[in-house]
Parts: sequence; C-alpha cells; structure tokens
Amino acid sequence: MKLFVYHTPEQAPNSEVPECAIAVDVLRATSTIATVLAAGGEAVQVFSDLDKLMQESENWQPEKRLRAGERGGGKVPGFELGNSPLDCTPELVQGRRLFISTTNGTRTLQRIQDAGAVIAAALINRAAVVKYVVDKEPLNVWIVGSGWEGSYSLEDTVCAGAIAHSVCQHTNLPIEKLAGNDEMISAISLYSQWEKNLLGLLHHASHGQRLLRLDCHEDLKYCSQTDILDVLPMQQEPGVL
Ligand code: 3SL
Repeated sequence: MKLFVYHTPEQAPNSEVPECAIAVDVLRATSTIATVLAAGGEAVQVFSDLDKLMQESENWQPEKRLRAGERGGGKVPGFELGNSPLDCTPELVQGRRLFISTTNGTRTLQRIQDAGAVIAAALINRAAVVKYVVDKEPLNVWIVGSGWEGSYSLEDTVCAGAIAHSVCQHTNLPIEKLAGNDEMISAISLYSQWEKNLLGLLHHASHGQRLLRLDCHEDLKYCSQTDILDVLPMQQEPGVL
C-alpha cells in the first residue's frame, strides 16, 4: 500500500485512478457530511453547481430532503442550510437526503468520484477512515485536501497527516514504506507538531480566520475534535454518499 497526499483537487493527477480516494475538507464540508450520516441522514448528494442541485432535489419529496448551499462561508439565499455541521441535528436530518453544494469540498468529491472507493474524511471521523484503509489495504490511496479555491489549506493537510500517521501506527509500517509522495511525509510532520492543539492550528488557518469573522467559533471547536464519530461516508454511486 502507498499513501499519496494532494493538497488540492487540482494537484491530483488526471491520468490515474486510485483504488481508494479520500476527500478532506475539515472546514467544513466533510465534517458536515460525516455529521449528517452519523445523525441518521438517508444519504448526502454532492454538487459543485447550485442550479443542478436545485433541479435534482426537485425530484424528491420536500419532507425527505434538505438543501444546503454555501459560498464564501455563508449560506446561499433560498437554501434551508449553509454548511455548519452544528445545524445537522438528528431531529432535522434523520431519514432525509442532504443535497449540498459548497465552495471547495463538494468539488473535491466530484473530482475523485471515479476512484475504486471514495470516502469523505474529517478529523471527527478519522479513526473510521483509518480502519477502512488498514482492513482493506488498497494498493494506492489518495488523500485529497480541498484547499480554498485552488490553494493550500492547513486544516486539510493536518487531517491528511492525522490519517497517514494513524495508518502507519496501525500497520506498523515506517513512514518511508508507506509514503507515495513527499507531501505525505510533510503532512505527517505538520500533524505531529500540532496534534495536541488542533484547535489552535484551525485558528491560524486562513479559512479558520474567515469563519471566525463569520462568528463560527463553535464550528471550529467541533471540527477540531478527533475520532468522535464512528461513521464512514462512502460513495454509493457517483456523487452520493
Ligand atoms: O469550501 C468548502 O467546501 C466549505 O467547506 C467552506 S465553509 O467552511 O463552509 O465556509
């Protein structure tokens, strides 16, 4: 098994399809997806395009669906939800399908949708994702951060490092055996430096700062926790987890 880390969907090679691809958007799309599925949501369907989301979701009964739209960190007018995982309570989401479009995270999931297995990971469900990788031992695993509009983001890379670090521990393999690229090694270094203060790192991150300006302090706190949800959001059909 080889682990590759790509900081953004744009960095992931176009010419290859891995056996397993893991999308990461700690702030906040993959944290929201994990939360919805752990709270009993029927499924999560992701869209990069807001109009397409509206069209598709019209085919569902209103009481069986929820529509979430985020741009620039804020809720898109006309949508029931933005992208706060804290809004996704069991009372609201149970038995309903979440149709969601966000600035970066849903694009990442669409970018990797042809991989053999497609998973959404965040810090909050890291252990469940690691368990899958360790049990299945895919030949090659891509961990793809969402970044922000094509650029690097600290929070996604630290989560990629948290996953890679834990896979090394559980397989008893040294980093250099598992590393598919240098990015994987540097992601582990970032995680090792910040694992005791992930909330602090999220506060430093540029997208963390953006969310703090939008008063999302509690979202940062929630998303900085590790291994609190035992849920594996896995693609069932293209774009649906
Ligand atoms: O970029 C994204 O996909 C979002 O997760 C951004 S936000 O955290 O909702 O602002």
